[in-house]
Amino acid sequence: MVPSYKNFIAGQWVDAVSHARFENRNPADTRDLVGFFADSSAEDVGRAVRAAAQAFPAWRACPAPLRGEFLYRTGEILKQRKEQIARDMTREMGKILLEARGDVQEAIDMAFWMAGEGRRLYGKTTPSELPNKFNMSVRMPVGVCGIITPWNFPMAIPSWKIFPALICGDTCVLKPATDTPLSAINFIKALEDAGVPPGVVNLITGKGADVGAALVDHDQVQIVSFTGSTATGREVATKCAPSFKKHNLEMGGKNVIMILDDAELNLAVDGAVWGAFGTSGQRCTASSRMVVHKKVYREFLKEFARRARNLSVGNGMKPRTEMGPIINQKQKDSILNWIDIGKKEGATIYLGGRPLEKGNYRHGFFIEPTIFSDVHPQMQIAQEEIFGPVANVLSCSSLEEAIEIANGVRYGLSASIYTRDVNRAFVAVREMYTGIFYVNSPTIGAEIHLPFGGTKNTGNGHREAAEATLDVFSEWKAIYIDYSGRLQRAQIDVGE
Ligand code: UN1
Repeated sequence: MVPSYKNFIAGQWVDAVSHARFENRNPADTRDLVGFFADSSAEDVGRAVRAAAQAFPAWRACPAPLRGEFLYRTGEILKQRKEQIARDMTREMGKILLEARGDVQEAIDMAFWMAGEGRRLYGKTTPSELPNKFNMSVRMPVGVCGIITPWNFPMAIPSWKIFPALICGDTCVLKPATDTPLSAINFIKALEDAGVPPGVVNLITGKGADVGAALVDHDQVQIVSFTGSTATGREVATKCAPSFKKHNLEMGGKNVIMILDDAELNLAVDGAVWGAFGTSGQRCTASSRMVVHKKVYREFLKEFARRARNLSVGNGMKPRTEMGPIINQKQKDSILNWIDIGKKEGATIYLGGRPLEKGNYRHGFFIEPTIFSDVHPQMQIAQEEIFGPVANVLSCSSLEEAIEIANGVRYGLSASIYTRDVNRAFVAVREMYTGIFYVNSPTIGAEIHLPFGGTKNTGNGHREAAEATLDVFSEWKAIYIDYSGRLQRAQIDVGE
């Protein structure tokens, strides 16, 4: 029996109004049908948004430390269910079990971090320029948040958005990626079982074009929080612009590892393999460019390729698998198209470059770990996000040149440097215009209590995670209390 899953609106699991459903299959083996999910429409979105709007007044009135208690309970439930949730995740989106567990762990960490925020949500008190006057600022809730999330971190990313929204006193409607509805359902179930009141979180599954667009457009949605492609992010921003709807966007990356001539090469190779091929390169933080000093270029390339060639590619559920499938046929076609573009641009396929389609790979979407060498910084493969297991190796002859190449893209999410020279490391720390920077570690693996996000076309000036994300889900209110009993005029009655 293939299970059939529903939307979650006002505390009830309900079918789409149209009763339409869509299939969700395992990308490692498409014969494996994970389940049927509600193929929703704008009408379903309307119901969910209304439920969230109705729940808002009581939720915002609930003291923040009590809202935090719901998050502590959700975190505990996710901890108990971690293994099963991770297995469901690997089955529906392919990443290896070890990484799926990490994805759930990220949500657990975020639950506890944001639960604690319920007892902080710090504002500021500050002196007034006038006597007998008290100044402070507080965060206030905003309303209904439309949350649109991708398939590559199907639990972590919803948690980065929904937990801070809830702790700020907002209510939410989640629209997860079509490829990963089950992980979203597992997430919402944890919130439901933790006793979060009806309507505070709602879930609508379905296609981006229908559900996502209806959510962004809905006039009762006050904040849109989106993670996904730059093209879709631009559409979200354009839709939000006329009414100045608050929106935060987390989009593409073209992340770089700089490897200098004094780097510990084995460590750099370890980092490059993990950064480029972890999650089959399907992370916005994936290391897709290696800029290597010419003195160590050949040695690095040889060892990097040797290690990548030995990666065991397959079904992420098997304990020995190191790299899983690509999420779907469309994404596989797109990656193969990028590989063609790279060849046409004159880069050398140093390793891989082909789809894996025989034997055990027959029913899934697999591509060999691929390394391009002789890549020029201006080639499209060195400029555009590929979102797959494709690493581009470029050469440089100095730290300055490495930094220039590294910064020379339209994205600014994550970057890293391998060097044993602390002076050179700090120059790179200062000069790289990215939201995240690593020394002697690859570009992936952000921790939840530091701000996450990027510059340039990666985002629109916001950060997720950490305390910074509270700025997305709340508005500041500055409060002045005059207890002098007379009219006091700021800037005027301050004396000479
Ligand atoms: C993403 O790929 O969208 O820093 C998020 C990392 C993970 C999150 C990636 N913690 O690589």
